[in-house]
Amino acid sequence: MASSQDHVHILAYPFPSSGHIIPLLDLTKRLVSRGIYVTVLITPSNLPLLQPLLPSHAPFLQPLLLPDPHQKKLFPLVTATRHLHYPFLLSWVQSLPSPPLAIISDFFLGWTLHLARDLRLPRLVFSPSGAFALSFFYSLWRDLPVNPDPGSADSLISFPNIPNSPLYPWWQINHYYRQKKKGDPEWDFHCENMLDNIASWGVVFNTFSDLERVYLNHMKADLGHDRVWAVGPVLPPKYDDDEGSADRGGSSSVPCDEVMTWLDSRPACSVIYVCFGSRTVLTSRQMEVLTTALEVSGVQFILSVRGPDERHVGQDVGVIPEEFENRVRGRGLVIKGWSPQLAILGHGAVGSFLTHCGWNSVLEALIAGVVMVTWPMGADQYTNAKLIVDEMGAGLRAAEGITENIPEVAELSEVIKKSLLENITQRVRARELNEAALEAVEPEGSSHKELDALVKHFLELREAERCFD
Ligand code: AWU
Repeated sequence: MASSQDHVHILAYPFPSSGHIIPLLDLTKRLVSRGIYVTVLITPSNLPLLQPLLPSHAPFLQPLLLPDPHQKKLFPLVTATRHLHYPFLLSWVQSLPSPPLAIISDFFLGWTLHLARDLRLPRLVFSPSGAFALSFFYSLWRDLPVNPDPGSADSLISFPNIPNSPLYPWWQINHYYRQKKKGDPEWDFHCENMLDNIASWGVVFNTFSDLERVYLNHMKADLGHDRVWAVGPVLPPKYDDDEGSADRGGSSSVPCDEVMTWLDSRPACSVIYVCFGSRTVLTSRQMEVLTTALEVSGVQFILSVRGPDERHVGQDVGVIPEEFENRVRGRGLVIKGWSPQLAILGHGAVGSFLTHCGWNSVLEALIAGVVMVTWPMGADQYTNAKLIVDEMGAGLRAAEGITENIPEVAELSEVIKKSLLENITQRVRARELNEAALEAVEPEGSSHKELDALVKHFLELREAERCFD
């Protein structure tokens, strides 16, 4: 990289999973547009996500290609990244004439705090989840609440030190936390990972203050400093094929223009889009209830379903029922594999989104101004559903969990139909949050200003570094 002391150079290290890489790459584009040099640590299997950005952002955006860990499950994968990448990064940074001034890395890569300390660099956490969700994770692994009734998975666990004192049934708590104990390597990894995040120099959120102000303020008070930046939504504000939105995160299993043509022939707000992120596969029971409800509801829909991968070997994975596609032909489009989600949500025919509440999907729904129908199934999704349904009033609750709260077909069908009604209050709220999300990233918007403030911090780090030269 042709860099000099005049340049600010940052190392960005995404966790190797689509839902984590996509937003961090979106953030690096915004940093690069402000003249920051960013080296992105990427592995060969994820290079296709970065490659399309390189030509138009060179020389500011550079890849650092490091080996792919072969593990797929979270704990072994993160442990492998540490063993594979730590030694190389240590020597690579020390060899550079113009080393990075800071490391910004995903919240699953807490170990990079120790790498940053070895390199005498600040480490910033990149949170691909919101501030409510991260506040919950921090409280869980630091305050270590216990189940008052160990025999019951439905015991309610309260988090009184988080605004609005959220309550969660025990079964919704992280399964490592519930099923493992202190001293177990996986339990210890998750605990140490979150404590390392808490101890890091700062945190950058893909969120915006109108959505999570109370949790952002809580995070600053909880951490004892104000190095907390809400710079999102970092995704492209509208579907723009020049930006490769059609293939954002992967190439669509059905050509994007075919999907757009299918939508073009439908009235505004008449279609529900159904998708559960880049990793979730449904069980047979979930698939049966979902497809039957879509069928009996009579609505128009796009259903995007993922097939199983090596993580699901031996698991019960639901498949699209025989003849389902023929029975709904003309009003239902099934996409098996990867769908052009940003393009679909941005189309005027789409009025609602049945989602697992992955944070990227939540933000994309807000940017599109569509009503969310929530079916959280793990991770931060329960918290995200609480925010959208209970606090923001911009969504309808359909179900929760993988086996716990599967709705009756008639019940799910009614929620699906309601989500497409024009005059529901959730649509009013979704449109208000849509305006707020778009305003936040406009010049003079809160997120735009916070990103400028973050860049200013980087410039101050460079000045400080010069003082030591
Ligand atoms: P999203 O955050 O919606 O879901 P996951 O992939 O499950 O993300 C965290 O990472 C979430 O908060 C967690 O809950 C965890 C994970 N996409 C697409 O374009 N086509 C598809 O067919 C499927 C997905 C895109 C979608 C979004 C991303 C999924 C941050 O669940 O547009 O950008 O993939 O991220």
